[in-house]
Amino acid sequence: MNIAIVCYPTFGGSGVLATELGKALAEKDHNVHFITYQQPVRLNGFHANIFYHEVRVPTYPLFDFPPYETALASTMVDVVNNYDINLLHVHYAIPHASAAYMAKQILAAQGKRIPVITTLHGTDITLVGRDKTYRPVVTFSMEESDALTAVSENLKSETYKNFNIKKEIEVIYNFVDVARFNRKPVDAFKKLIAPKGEKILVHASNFRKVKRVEDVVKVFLEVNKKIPSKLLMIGDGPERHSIEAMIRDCEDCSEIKLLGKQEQMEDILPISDLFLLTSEYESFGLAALEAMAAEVPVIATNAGGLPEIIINGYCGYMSNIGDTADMAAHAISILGNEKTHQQFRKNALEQALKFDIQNIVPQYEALYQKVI
Ligand code: GMT
Repeated sequence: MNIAIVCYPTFGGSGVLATELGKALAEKDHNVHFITYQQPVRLNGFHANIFYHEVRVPTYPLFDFPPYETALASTMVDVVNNYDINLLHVHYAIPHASAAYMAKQILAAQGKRIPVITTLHGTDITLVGRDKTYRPVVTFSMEESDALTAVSENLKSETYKNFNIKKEIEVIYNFVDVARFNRKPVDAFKKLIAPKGEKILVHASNFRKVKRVEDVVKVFLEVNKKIPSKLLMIGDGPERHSIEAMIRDCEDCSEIKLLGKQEQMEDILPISDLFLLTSEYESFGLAALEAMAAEVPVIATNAGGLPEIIINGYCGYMSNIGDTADMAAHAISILGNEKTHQQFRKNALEQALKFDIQNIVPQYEALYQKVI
């Protein structure tokens, strides 16, 4: 098949998932055309079946807001016409689903039928899409998609709760390439971070308010009182400055390192002992799944779709949002006992295998066949 994928190119989970999907489809001999405004962060290396089409948004003194959606729709039309595209798969509803609707109408007027699949990822529904500024357009473009998918049962029910749509939503869970993340830890790298054999705790996110990153710090400080540890905070975003200020003003925070954006999570996760995800909401929690694939147990909240991924007391623990004392107690119970830690590590891998790339990508291929 010739598949066009539209996504955000940044470190956000939807862009990561879309890029990994495109790479997996190319491995299976499909031709994959990425359409976005910048090369996606995980789109590295050369692949003969992968093409990248940059959306250019020419500016003009009249525009206070350059019309990205118009440029995107025009690029979709161009790519479909010139590369014999069979379907458009857009990730994150805003503004990709409405731009795809526009492209589809333009192509229909030219006598070409192009099916559109929209994959909902999370904040496009639970935060941004719900806002009345966007809601009518998001509702309409979801309903007009040829197929609608959500990355968890929770996101599916949130969509029906928040939008008046009748369209069937198929749940296709996010996935991880377990073989890629399940690497042997590099001892020299581990020693560099934790020279005295301290435990390494990791958090990775886009530092938005919804992630409650300050709770990560609170959990860590409690753990570090009982178990000598280091905390690696990976990523960047709006909350980074306030977290930096919080860490600077705190005497006990010397063991916390903010690493900023990192592309090679598959190198960092294998040296980690525990992953922290304290979000107020996660439709899925792809970062937690990648950690589990690297045999890293997860301490998380029980928000959104996380209970569909994490089995409580088996490969990690979930606590109520904001209950950092409970999260710290669970973290200590895992890290404080080597046998327990090893068992949780083993279980994390076993759980991650259920979401392995090889089980999930065929579900997308089947859906593609159906809509075509
Ligand atoms: O919040 C993020 O990490 C980014 C956001 C996105 O759409 O780019 O992530 C959402 O999609 C991911 C991939 O499907 C999910 O794993 C995240 O749980 C989800 N984030 C939220 O729901 C807050």
